[in-house]
Amino acid sequence: MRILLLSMPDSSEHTPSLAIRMPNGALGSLAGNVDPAHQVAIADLVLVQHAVRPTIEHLVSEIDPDVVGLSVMTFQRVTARRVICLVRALKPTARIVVGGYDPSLAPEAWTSPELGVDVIVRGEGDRTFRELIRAFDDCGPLAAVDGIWFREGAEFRRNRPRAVARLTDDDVRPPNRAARVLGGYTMLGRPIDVVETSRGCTFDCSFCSIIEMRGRNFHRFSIERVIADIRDAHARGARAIFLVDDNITLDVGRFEELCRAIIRAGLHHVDYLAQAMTAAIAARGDPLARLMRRAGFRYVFLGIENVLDDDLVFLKARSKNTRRGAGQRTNSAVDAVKTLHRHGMLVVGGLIVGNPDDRRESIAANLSFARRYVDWPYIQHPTPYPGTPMTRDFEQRGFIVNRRVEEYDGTTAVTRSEHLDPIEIEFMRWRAERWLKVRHMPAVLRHDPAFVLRNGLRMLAHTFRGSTWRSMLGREPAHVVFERYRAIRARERAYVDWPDPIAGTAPFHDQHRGQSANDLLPNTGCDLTHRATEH
Ligand code: B12
Ligand code: SF4
Repeated sequence: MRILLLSMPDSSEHTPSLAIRMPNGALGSLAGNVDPAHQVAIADLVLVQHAVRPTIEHLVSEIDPDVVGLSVMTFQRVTARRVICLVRALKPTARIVVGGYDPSLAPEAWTSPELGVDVIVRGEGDRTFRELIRAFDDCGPLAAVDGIWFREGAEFRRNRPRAVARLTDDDVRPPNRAARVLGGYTMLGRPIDVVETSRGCTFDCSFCSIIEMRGRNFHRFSIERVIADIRDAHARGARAIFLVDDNITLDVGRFEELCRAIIRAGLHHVDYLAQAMTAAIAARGDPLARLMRRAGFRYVFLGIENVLDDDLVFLKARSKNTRRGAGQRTNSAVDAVKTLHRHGMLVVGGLIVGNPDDRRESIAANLSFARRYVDWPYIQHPTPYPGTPMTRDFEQRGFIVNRRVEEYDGTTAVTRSEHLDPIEIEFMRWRAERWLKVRHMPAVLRHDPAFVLRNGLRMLAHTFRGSTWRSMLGREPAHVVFERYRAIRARERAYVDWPDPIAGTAPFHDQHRGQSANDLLPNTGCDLTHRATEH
């Protein structure tokens, strides 16, 4: 079968495509796990953010796919709907499969007949997609594939969930990077790739989707497999690698073992980035940080979440951010930051402001922490992603103000607090964060001077979008600039020049009015509806 896998072009404020364009780890893994007889092409649409429609038109015409798979986060839902509609118009018989966090946790959002999705893959997709493609290929029963919902006439049939992979016995094969058909992945000018070393987490932070997605568990790939994977990414040109594990510091002993293996394999000249818990870094202290630096770690994303205890309790992120000592619990953020800094690493500070009981002072306290300690701020607002305990809390308190999921990008405040409205919350973050980002420029200039010389002005222009000469001279109030910035950000969200089939005018629907879903099924001799009822 010919399979086209797409990740969405939408990017968040903190990862502007000018500086950061990473491959989607899921698609490489799916491509590596279908049977070799099939032809797979991966297109990460963030690489062509300004030419999404022509790229899709070109790919569909070149590849003529039997199956098109889309990987979607919640804030990308509307873009994905437009992409599906466009693909349907170009190739009405292609089967449309959606997966990733949004289809997994909000499957009902994908079942509308107007949209024309054929299969929703829920949870881990590697083995599910392999079995699904086999079923498509030999007209096997879709009812036998665990982990999917599939269209049967106008209804969706819900199969059993699939148990998470244990990652021990080669059940999840290595990714297939050769399937990528677009190029230009970059992190501040360095070619970048992503590698997984483990999956899952046993914590239960209330804002995180991971527990609803796969339960509380943690599975590790073997160190040999991880090194081979890093070697593959490096051989294909990567000079920076993001270890995308949900929580790599959950098993610190193994993380240390991994650092040593990277050094032994001579792969420590690559720049590594990983996400870490403050408690783990603070507890293991200098020996761990020294080892990480020797292994090539440059940026560590610390999930600090908040520096105030009450907020950490709400976020259920207290245990991963505190240390016990002398009968007391203390916040481990400062210790962790200082430890990483002592060993020459840079801290990306993940903070969440605008929690239900936040006042101006609580937000200000977090912003001044960021000013003092972090190198690159990654400050977000609590966002009600489907299925998280935090979403339920916000619903109960009636604090969700904005239901437009395309704005659920983490830096748009969509909930209010007891004391502040979303605009005020977002304004405080926006005003402080731009300047915090500028302070990181010298570190980037030292490491990647050519990139900064070529793109420095554009990076500044992006960070300060909405500003004018008048505002820079202090002749315009900051609120006016903020409103202009928000208007620009809203325009940026229109990534695909094609209608949303659910919001209204749908060319696909218009073209095929009067035809049943089965009329539009792929011309492979198989009949999905038939098959499903037969088995
Ligand atoms: C790494 C990561 C990032 C990296 C992205 C690097 C990259 N390009 O891959 C960075 C730091 C840039 C990032 C940014 C953001 N992220 Co992020 N990120 C993650 C993280 C930690 C791991 C994702 C990953 O790569 N896993 C490994 C792959 C193999 O697993 P996977 O993606 O789950 O894919 C499997 C299945 O989902 C499924 N699948 C996925 N796609 C498809 C498609 C098809 C067709 C099929 C069949 C199956 C399938 O099969 C895959 C293989 O088993 C997750 C989870 C977590 N613990 O926090 C959050 C997470 C995905 N991110 C999230 C969010 C919200 C964001 C941001 C919007 C805001 C933010 N938190 O920073 C931005 C937006 C990014 C952008 N596009 O601009 C949310 C998504 C929630 C939701 N409901 O949408 C998550 C779940 C974190 C959370 N808050 O709970 N992120
Ligand atoms: S520690 Fe990280 S991965 Fe684990 S639940 Fe909390 S935010 Fe999610």
